[in-house]
Amino acid sequence: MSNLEQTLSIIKPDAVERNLDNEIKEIFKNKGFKIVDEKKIQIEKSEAEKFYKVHETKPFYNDLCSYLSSGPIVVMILEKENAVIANRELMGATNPTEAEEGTIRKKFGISIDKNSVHGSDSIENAKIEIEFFFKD
Ligand code: IDP
Ligand code: MG
Repeated sequence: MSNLEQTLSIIKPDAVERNLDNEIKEIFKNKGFKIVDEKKIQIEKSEAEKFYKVHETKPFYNDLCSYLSSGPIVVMILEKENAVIANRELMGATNPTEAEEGTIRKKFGISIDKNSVHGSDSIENAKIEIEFFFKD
């Protein structure tokens, strides 16, 4: 049974700043993800606050939103069979020190906040997040 899905991926400021975006894109492509659309942008803090609204009660919310808006990011629509879970697996755990060998966060993540990539955590949120960045 085919279960083609789309998910939203973000290459975060720490990775773009280190010029890792092309290398990370190659990893996605080599794992069978199609990059359906992509753009390099810098967002306002107010947009980051909207994007991460689910975390607004967390102690790290303010720093998280400052960080995501601190420099250029690459946002991508990734497509693959079961793309949401496949991307979460390829990203690895939120804290790079807990991420498994072979994952993007293990390879490139600096810390729990500077963990190089974002990925949608459910099909429902993937739709919302794709709409957020690619509504035009
Ligand atoms: P996820 O990115 O693996 O889905 P979430 O729990 O949704 O992780 O958290 C969103 C982002 O917030 C993380 O990617 C990370 O950048 C940041 N974050 C999560 N937990 C912490 C923390 O305990 N301290 C600082 N930043 C955190
Ligand atoms: Mg999350």
